[in-house]
Amino acid sequence: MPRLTWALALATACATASGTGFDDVVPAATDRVIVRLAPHATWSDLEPDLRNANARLDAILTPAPLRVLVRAASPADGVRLADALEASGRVAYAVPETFRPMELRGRHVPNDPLFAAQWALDNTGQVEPTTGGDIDAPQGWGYTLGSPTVTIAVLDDGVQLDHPDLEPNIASAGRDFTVYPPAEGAQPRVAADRHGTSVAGIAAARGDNGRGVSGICPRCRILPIRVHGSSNLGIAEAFRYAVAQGADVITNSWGYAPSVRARGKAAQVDAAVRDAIDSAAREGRGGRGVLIVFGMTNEAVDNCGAHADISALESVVAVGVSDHGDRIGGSGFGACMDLVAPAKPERLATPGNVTTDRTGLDGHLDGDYFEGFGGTSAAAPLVAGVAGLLLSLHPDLTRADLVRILEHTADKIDPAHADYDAAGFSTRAGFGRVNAARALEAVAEDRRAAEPSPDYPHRARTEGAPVAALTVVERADDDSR
Ligand SMILES: [Ca+2]
Ligand SMILES: [Ca+2]
Repeated sequence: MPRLTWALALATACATASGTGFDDVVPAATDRVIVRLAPHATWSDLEPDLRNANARLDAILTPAPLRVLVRAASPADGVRLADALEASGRVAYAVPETFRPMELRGRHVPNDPLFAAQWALDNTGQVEPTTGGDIDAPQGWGYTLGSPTVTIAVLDDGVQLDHPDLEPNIASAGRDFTVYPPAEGAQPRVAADRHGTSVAGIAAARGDNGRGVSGICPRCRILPIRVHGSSNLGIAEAFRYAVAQGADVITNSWGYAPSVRARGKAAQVDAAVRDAIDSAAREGRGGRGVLIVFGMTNEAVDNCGAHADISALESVVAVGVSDHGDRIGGSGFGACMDLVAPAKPERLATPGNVTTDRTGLDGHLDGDYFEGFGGTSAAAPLVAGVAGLLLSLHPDLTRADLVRILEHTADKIDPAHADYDAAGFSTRAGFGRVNAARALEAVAEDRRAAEPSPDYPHRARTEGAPVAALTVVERADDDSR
């Protein structure tokens, strides 16, 4: 069902993005007209116009000043009646009842103390005086903070299970696929295991808990899975495990080393791994498909050609980097690229994406948070987290729905370097920089469109309009009762 209405929602989103003005939007009128009489006019002054239009009094909204609701024979008659009354000079105004597209202006700023430094979520000029390179998280959070029924699997080098800003969102201890048979628990094993704890925080650190940072999906669940150093067997089984554990999104901030990439995609992704990834994308979530996100390389090289990266797989969303000023060029690129997300490019020394760090002396530095995270390792979990928000709002979306929404609602940043084609695609920026607010707005619009029409005018007639003066409504010729 949702897919049937995407065309409408996305067309609306695209029209808005391309600057189509409100004048181009034709409001949907009902058969009712709101009339306020001119100061010296009486009800009987209006009766000739009403008779001509085959209209009648529906309700008195307020007796003084006299404001009434008039019902015409049809919406078109209502519009004509309103014009006639306006021209008569006997009304202060006469306007048809109309429905215009609305948007919610909700904005949620979490109380986490380090949120103010999370420029990728809300860029207020933390890096440079100019703002803008962010994913509009607070506006997106006006729709949802995420749901604990949505699980994001983090395939990495483990996640600190008892980190105070992650623990509330940890789905389970997860599993370690670097050994065979796999071991219970995906916590870090060695000092170098510090990457996954930071990736998990970008996607789903607990938000609004007055502590540390907020993930982009502050109420989603994290399923930690340790794969760094796994064999093809371990990786394939890790994907199957994630699906079996109910993962909705699988985020991957890893790829194969340059020496492996140089030998081509087949050297990295053999039939066993490809089967596991493709099966998760196709058959996971009860057939709706799991969204699998991969960060592209941090080197600015083609990831999609002869030396294609694992992110070039058809069933994977390949994510590159855009910087705090919405500039591209800081990561891998190519025809397989889907999106970019804001993260400190590796070549820049600017402030990074603030996220969780293994507590205390462990991890990147002494302390529980790390301000220097970045690259595609930060970009991929941002996209995964936005997908988590979308599924929190609308759990039935398929993988194809998610991809379409994320791509069609992305912002076309840095057009001079991206050179987007007619379909909005660029080999340097994919479909653009992900925008959480626009993606959620599209889903919210679609939900409203998919719900049974309330048939507002008729419901008002049979259930009683919210008008105090309904007792004086003329009802004699209303055959709908
Ligand atoms: Ca927090
Ligand atoms: Ca630390």
